[in-house]
Amino acid sequence: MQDTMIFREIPLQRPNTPMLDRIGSPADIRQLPADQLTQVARELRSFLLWSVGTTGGHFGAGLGVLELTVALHYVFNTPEDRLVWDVGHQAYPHKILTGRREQMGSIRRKNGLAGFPKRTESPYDTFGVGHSSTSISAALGMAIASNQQGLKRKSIAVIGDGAMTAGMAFEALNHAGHLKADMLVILNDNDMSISRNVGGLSNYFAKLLSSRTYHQMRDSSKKVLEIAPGLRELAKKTEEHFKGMIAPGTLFEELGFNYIGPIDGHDLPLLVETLENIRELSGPQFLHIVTTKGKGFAPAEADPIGYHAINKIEPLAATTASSANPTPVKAGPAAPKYANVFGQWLCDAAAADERVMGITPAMCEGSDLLAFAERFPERYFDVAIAEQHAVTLAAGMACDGAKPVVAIYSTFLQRGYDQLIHDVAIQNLDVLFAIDRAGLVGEDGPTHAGAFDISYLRCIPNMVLMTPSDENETRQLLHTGLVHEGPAAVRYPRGSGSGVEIDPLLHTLPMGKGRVVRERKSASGRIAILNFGTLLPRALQAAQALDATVADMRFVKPLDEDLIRQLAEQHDLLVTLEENAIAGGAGSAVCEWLNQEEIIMPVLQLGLPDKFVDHGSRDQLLEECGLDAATIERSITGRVQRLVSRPGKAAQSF
Ligand SMILES: Cc1ncc(C[n+]2csc(CCOP(=O)(O)OP(=O)(O)O)c2C)c(N)n1
Repeated sequence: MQDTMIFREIPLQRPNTPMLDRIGSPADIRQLPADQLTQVARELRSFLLWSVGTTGGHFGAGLGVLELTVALHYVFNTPEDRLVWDVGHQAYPHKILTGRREQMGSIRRKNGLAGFPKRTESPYDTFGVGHSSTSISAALGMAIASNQQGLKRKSIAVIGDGAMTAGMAFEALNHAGHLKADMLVILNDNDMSISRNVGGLSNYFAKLLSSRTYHQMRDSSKKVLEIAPGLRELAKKTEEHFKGMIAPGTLFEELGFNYIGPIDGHDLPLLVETLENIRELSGPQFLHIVTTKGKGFAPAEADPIGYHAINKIEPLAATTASSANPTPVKAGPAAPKYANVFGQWLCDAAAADERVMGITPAMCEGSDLLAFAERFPERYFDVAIAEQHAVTLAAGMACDGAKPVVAIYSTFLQRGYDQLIHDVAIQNLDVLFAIDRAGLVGEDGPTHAGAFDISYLRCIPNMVLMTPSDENETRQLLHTGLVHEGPAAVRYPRGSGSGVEIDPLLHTLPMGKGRVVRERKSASGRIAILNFGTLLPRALQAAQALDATVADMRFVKPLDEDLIRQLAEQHDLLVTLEENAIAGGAGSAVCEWLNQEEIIMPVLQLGLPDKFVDHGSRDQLLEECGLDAATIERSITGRVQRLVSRPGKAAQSF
């Protein structure tokens, strides 16, 4: 039976949690009598609310799996038994119970706990995550490895109904069923992705719940688990056949899993009992639990989309709200952000051209497609977490005269890379990629950083690749990409622009042409900064101090070769600047071209280093990577000094 206390407010003071405070690791939970677990869950919920209220971060998903987290660590022998969380945004309760309670205040901050499971952080984090739908493959791999070593450890994947929409999850289920692997997949079904979950699978789960056989199935599922071990296999066969005929769990049964459920994922005693039974079974097990995203916090239960993640409660807000309802500030744009510029542009483009289609792989809110979805519902496609499908779907649309725009984060486009090459670029199809969160993303860390798109896109024939330097240029280059007949991509970062005025008209900017935004004033110190993207204000600041020329290159592909030649002729040092890996990035494109033209001159390439950059605020991380104005200036000065100390042509001009 459910026993969840419903909070209406986030506790502003650390709650009193005597039982939770005694839990240093899951081994301590396993010492407790089962009837005390509900109290642990209650204390855990109040602690979680307080702690995320203090730091901000992912909110609804953790509350939804809180009872499951307690039950899993109680029933299974973690970390020896392997527990893999899909996406990982729901792992806050797991972190609290696995020895990191007192560090929760540092979550998502520089040098603090990561917002997702991370292998180097804890042995309980068995697999690093951030991108969705990897858990079943990873848990299966672990099951195979431990089986090979003759170990009896258990392998468990917890996956949401949103993450389950990705093909990868089914590839893994298919394989696990084939291998008859000893593993447990737990489907956490809350009918939500970040937005409401979409598609046939979501309807299927809904049918499963409303099925008239629901209670009957629940009972029979439990019954089969209670049968004496000797008879279990025989009984299971009969049961499976019976279930296959009447129960909608057939899909998973057909893939080779023993489907159990659906059961109430907030009913802790039932979860414990069910998991204890399943623990004794061999072969692939599939447990379907039903939960509420944001469970136990009334505002989040009512608005699971708004409370997917929250900002921390600011002290001021906390004091003013203390007399009324202290509710957290929902994460969301206050000032215009690049995503908003895109959302507005797409609406304008769609109004002007009825061939324009908008596609998102489950990131409607993040990509700011809400207005477009509302105004042009018949041209809006949320394909669920299916980046590969999103790209090939666009290719198909383009084959038949539509003008698809794929709104996708840089990091998630990595999933659709083969589709981009094979289905779009080889056929030179007219697809525009609006690549959001390009560059460092901050608190979400390396799993979400858009560090590689310039490198992985510029090597593809037929691609046009644009790096606008501000909001207005983003809008105009999106238009330029849409007008261009062939594959094109515009990359822009997370967060807000520099506040430039946005031209409501749409202009086609000259293809492959940059512009000089600052000319050096004096004859000496001949430095030219070739800027690719939104670090332009920093480039200008450094250039002011160094009296350097600055070019806003706009295009990585095609490169403005005339401009590079001219800058090379008139300067002694070229500096390339981008928020992408230096390896293979825009600076590399410049160097390749200079080399090809046999123009020999020093080039300083500034960008992201050859390492994964951990989480922290975006500004902190940019500084760490040497991409703040002061460090850009220092790096250039350092290079100039080294050039000066060397005899040769360049040295004479500085
Ligand atoms: C490959 C990939 N695409 C998109 C995302 C962004 N994303 C993070 S959580 C999420 C929704 C996941 O829904 P579900 O698995 O049902 O978990 P819930 O939040 O409902 O608990 C999405 C789309 C991602 N993490 N990975």
